[in-house]
Amino acid sequence: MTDELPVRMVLNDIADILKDGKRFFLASHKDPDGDAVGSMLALGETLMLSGKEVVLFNEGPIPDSLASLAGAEGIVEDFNPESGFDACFVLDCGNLERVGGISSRLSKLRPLINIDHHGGNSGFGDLNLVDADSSSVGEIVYRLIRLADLPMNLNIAENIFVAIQTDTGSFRYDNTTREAFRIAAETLDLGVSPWRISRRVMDEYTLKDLRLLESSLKTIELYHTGKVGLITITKRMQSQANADNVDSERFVNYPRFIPGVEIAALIREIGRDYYKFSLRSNDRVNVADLARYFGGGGHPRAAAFTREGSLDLLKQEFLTKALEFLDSR
Ligand SMILES: [Mn+2]
Repeated sequence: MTDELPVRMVLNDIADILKDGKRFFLASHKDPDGDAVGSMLALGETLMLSGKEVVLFNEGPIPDSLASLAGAEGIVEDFNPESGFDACFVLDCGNLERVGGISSRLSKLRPLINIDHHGGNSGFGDLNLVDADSSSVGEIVYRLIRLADLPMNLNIAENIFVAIQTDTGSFRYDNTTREAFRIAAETLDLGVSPWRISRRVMDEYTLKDLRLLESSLKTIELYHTGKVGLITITKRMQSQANADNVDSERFVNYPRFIPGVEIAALIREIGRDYYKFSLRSNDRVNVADLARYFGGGGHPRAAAFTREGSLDLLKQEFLTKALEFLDSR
């Protein structure tokens, strides 16, 4: 932690709110990953077990791989947040807009509590528990549950484990800390089976996933003397593979696997002339800064942005900026 004392104080303030409040609104980012869903479900379940009323919101779509997590069936994708909540928690969002279309309505709920681990977090909450040294929000939620002495059970432990495992790329990325391993080990003490849960969440590729992967692999291109690798998924490829709701985010790893690739990008068509760029870096380049240039954000090694325009044009402007980043290192 960069600022030990303030983080500790905010933790205590939030623990008090969790213990005293009766009704909570929880939200995490649209296009959710394992940390967004896992941390929200873990916090939601511990509060429900404490007899509190909880609304779990995610604009979705929840990928198939995460839909089987305990409690995921209770997540609502549409909700009109009225007043009457004791607090509104926003998880794993570097800025409030990440929650999606509901953000302007959420900004009126008080207190708004921002729990996150993105270095560039905008500090949009009334209380901001932002710890960029935590591997995942799941890790922070675990600490909160322990500090507030809230209930713990296998479902909660599993969701915490999934949050940590997915955000660390199965304990491989450089946010994999001793603390991440330590908390993961504690979830094993609570009965989590890494094999069973990761097979379901990380390892399963349905036949349609593989068909989509097959066609995406053919799009891999290398630029800038092999330092930038691109992989592209169009709407057409998705519909041909009958794979509209698959977790294709992980396909970004394939160009990243190639020796010499420094920046890998998955370019996914999400609307008409509208694309999402998911970025990964192997070593030197801070892709959070690169994504921020295009209005997005994330972590130094994993970031994303969305942008309107034709595929060719967007690719060109991305490659131009990527080269600047490569040259400046
Ligand atoms: Mn996260």
